[in-house]
Amino acid sequence: MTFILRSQEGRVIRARAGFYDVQHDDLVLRCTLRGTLKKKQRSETGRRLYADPVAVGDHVIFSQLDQEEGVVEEILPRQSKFSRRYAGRQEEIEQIIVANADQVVAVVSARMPPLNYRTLDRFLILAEAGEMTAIICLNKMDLVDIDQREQFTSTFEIYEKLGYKVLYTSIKIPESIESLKSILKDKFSVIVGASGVGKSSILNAIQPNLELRTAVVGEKTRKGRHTTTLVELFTLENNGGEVADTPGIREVGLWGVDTEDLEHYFPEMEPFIGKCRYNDCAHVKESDCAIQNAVESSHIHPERYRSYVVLKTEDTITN
Ligand SMILES: Nc1nc2c(ncn2[C@@H]2O[C@H](COP(=O)(O)OP(=O)(O)O)[C@@H](O)[C@H]2O)c(=O)[nH]1
Ligand SMILES: [Mg+2]
Ligand SMILES: [Zn+2]
Repeated sequence: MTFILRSQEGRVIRARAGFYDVQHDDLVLRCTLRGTLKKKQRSETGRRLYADPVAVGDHVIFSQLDQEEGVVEEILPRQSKFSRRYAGRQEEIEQIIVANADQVVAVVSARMPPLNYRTLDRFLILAEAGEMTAIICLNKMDLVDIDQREQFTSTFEIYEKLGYKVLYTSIKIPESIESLKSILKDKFSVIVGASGVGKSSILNAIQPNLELRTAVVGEKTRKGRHTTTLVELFTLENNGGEVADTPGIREVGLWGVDTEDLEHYFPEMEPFIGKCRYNDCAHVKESDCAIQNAVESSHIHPERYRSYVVLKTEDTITN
């Protein structure tokens, strides 16, 4: 005698191409979406709103069909979401990468690939827009010499001053992995970063039995098409906490960010806002601009200002 669950609450632990693995206690069902839910995901004019209406981390109401399958009936309200603008599309489509995470760990690498502050700042802004705290993890520290290390620590002081926690890690330095472990403890974290920075490797270092699964994920999903994303949720068994490993995100298009007010996403610009000559100052080429002056006088770091300009002008190009 088997029971069939009806309208139960579950959680999406994997999502791909219209199929969602929904977990409920020890049961994991491969689910599809009920038709009414699919329809809701388009605007009244029929425009597509989401890359996928359901994301890993979503709490849903589902019903079971048989031993292995079920159907998602409803998506429960989200506490947070880490979204980007869906890549490679003219239209503005939201891609929810992970729902309901507590925090974002933005991984960058000291070398191979070289550190890209633009990408890092985009991740930090997306975390803020999605209402999550962000932690910066500078990985592959074993690959830099002592001088470069000092350079990094002095540059990253800016981020620490802005209130971001910064971790310096290497899969070859066990203590550094311990510090990451304590950050992840009892939280639901989403690990983001460009491809090759070491996201999967640091998770493997934390919990070696993840290895096989993350390796498979990497190989199968990365074949060129960036529409195929497989995000997977893991429980950190001995540590407590959960992580969502994401495939390398190549294009970090902003979502949920009002670029008209972009300066508000840069905490260090806050004291200078409203002090420019022009009310509608974009802080890019205008004269008597308090923000550009603050860059000149070293109150705002030039790398951060460059990120601001890139994001600000990108907006005018795409719109
Ligand atoms: N030297 C060094 N190599 C690392 C470190 N972390 C990751 N790698 C290497 O970087 C490459 C990409 O790692 P991977 O975890 O697949 O990156 P992901 O795409 O961000 O998941 C692999 O060859 C790893 O062995 C590190 O801390 N130090
Ligand atoms: Mg990976
Ligand atoms: Zn200005």
